Order: sequence, then C-alpha cells, then structure tokens
Amino acid sequence: MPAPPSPAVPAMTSVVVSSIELREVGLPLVRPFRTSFGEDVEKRCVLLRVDAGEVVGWGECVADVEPRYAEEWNDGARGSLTRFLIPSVLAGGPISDPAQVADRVRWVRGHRMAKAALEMAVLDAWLRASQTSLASWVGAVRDRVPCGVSVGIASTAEAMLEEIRGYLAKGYRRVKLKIEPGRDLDVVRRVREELPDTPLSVDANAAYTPADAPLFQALDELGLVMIEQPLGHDDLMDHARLQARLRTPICLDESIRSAHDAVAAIEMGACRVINIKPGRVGGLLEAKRVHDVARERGVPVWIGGMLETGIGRATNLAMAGLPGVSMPGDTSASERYFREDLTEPFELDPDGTMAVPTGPGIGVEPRPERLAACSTRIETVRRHVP
Ligand code: SMG
Ligand code: MG
Repeated sequence: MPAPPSPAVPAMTSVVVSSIELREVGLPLVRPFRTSFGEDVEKRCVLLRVDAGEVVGWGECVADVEPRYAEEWNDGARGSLTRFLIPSVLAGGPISDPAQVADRVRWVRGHRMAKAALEMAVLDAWLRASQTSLASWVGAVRDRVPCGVSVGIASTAEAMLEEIRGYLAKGYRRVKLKIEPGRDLDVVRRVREELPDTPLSVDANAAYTPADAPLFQALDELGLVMIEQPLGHDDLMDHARLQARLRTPICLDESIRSAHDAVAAIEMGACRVINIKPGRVGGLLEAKRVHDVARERGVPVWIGGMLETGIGRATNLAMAGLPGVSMPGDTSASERYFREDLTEPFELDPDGTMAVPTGPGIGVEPRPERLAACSTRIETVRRHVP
C-alpha cells in the first residue's frame, strides 16, 4: 500500500477524542436534482462533530436518504457509526496519526461513506490541534481550483439549456449533463449544437447495459470530454469492452471503491479518467491513494461531488488542489445548491475557480444558528472512561 501523505505536522500531535456527536441535517435544494436513479429536493445527511480536548472536528457523510447511488443510506450510516465504527475508534485511545482511524475500523466490511465521515471529523480535529490546513497536509499544490457544474435531468433540452447558460455566465468551466435512457442523445445533441465550444460531459449513473453500445457510439461523435459511469455500478469488464470501442474517455465513478479498484480499472482499460470521491472510497487517505495510483499511471482524475454542504465542500476543494487533479470537478459554489449553506458560503470567482480553504483543518465550521435550524436528530457517543 502506498505510504500516506507525508504531513507537515509536528510528530507529537496527538488528540484524545472524548465524544462524537451525530446529527442529521436537512437543507432544501434551490432546485430539484434529478439523476437516472431518482430526484432529490432536499440535501439530507449525517454530520459528525468530534470533541477532542480544546479542539472540535467536523465530518460529513455523503450517504443519502435511500441507497440508490450506493448501498449506504443515512439511517444505515448512523447505525454503523454508533454501533461499530465510533466505539472502535474511541476504544483505541489517543490518535497520533490519522491513519489510525482507518486501521481501527478495518474489521468492518464496507460502510465506506460512514468510515470516511468519521475519518474526516477526527482528521479535522487532529489538524486543528496542530494548526495545519487539510490542503497543505494532504499535499495540495494549488490555492484555487477550476470548477465544473453537474446539471440534473430536466423535462426538456430547452430547460436544461437555460440552466446551463446561467452557469456558464457565472464562469463554470465544464458542464456535466445527467442522462438516462430516453433522455440522452437528443438532449446532448441539442446542447452541443447550441454550445459547440463548451467542455461537456455526460453522467449516466450506471443506467445502461452493453446492449446500449450504439447509443455511446453516437455520443462519441459529439466531442464530449468524457462519459461517466455508463454501465453497471460494480462492473469493470463491460466498461473495458465499451471503452475499446470509443474515442471518448470513459470516467468511472461508482465502480471505483478503492485504490485497488482504480489500478484494476486502469490496467483493464475500463476507464481513462477517474472521478474521486473520498466518501465512495472509505476516506480521504484512500482517496489520496486513488489519486497517487492514477497519477503514477498517467490517468487524469478530478474530484466529484455529492451535493455536500459547506463541510464536505471544503474537503473536496482541498483534495482538488492535489497535483494529479487535472480536470475541473463537480464542486460548485454554495448558491448552486442552497439558499443558505451550513457554513459561510463558498463563492465562484468569475474566472470559474474557487479558493481552497487555508485555515486549520478543513478551514470552515457550521454557523451555529444555521446548524441548529437544519438539525433534525442528534445523538452522542462518549468515550468509556473506566
Ligand atoms: O455535488 O454538484 C454535486 C453533484 C455532482 O453529479 C453529481 N454527483 O454521480 O457524480 C455523480 C453524482 C452523485 C450524486 S447524485 C445525488
Ligand atoms: Mg457520477
């Protein structure tokens, strides 16, 4: 396994986690977000707050209300966190190295999104204790990152175009169109006609089968930057066969759950681009390893999005500063999602970039009144003091 980041953190930094609070938060989306697997009108997720002496750390779980994008879901994540993951981390004593979080929960199979949220919250506390930013610790080399935007399926191509024009006017550098069977080629063709020079990609969220190869061959003519996750969420072989027939790079999202998967996918020719989401691969350290193995093999990566609140958005921006991230990601400004974010809003510059947070840890906190107004369920797991 490649070594974890070599951090610029004093070797002696160690934190003792006394309690971890889980809260479910709900924030209305400014517009419904429709994909091939469903529609969200609200962002609802589990946030973790780690208390460790003088410092507090925050983490956001990217699971959703229902297990559609992946196997995990909010109530399941709360169950695995309270029953297994948090007790395992608390029982292990002080944290002197963030890699200890993944080590202590390795015995639990799967539950990657829940594990990632826990690692993020503990890492945030640990970094704050040492006054180090996540971006510098993980090895980010940029202080601003180019941003793209993901556009949900709409009932007509004209509606999608109107939304896209609004985003382009704000400066976004790449537009990703969600597609599903029946709302694909015609819509993408129409958008391409209207916007011949805009970097465009499509994301099918695993909605197609190998029998749909002719559709992808037709999309192959439209000069797309990539086609994201056209086939099965757990497949590599069919993607390799499809990629061999296309000039457009296939980008894998759902199918990549670890650095090991990334190596397999690259070596099989199942993709030529990887979308990295820390939640999908079980944490930020594993996400860094996905970045590293892709970079060693010359495969471009970018940082995906899960409609995160400002907490998860801050993490994604830090990761987007890594040297192998060579394409605009799905991390958009707060106003693209929420009228009011949980944190101070993230804003897009007119040149289509956003600043990587520079403060200690993830660099942002929830605003207390906003957090209180959005929270629906709160529970706390405390360290057992013998
Ligand atoms: O954060 O802007 C965002 C969403 C980006 O399209 C996006 N995410 O498959 O890449 C993807 C989807 C998964 C989330 S759908 C709720
Ligand atoms: Mg995707």
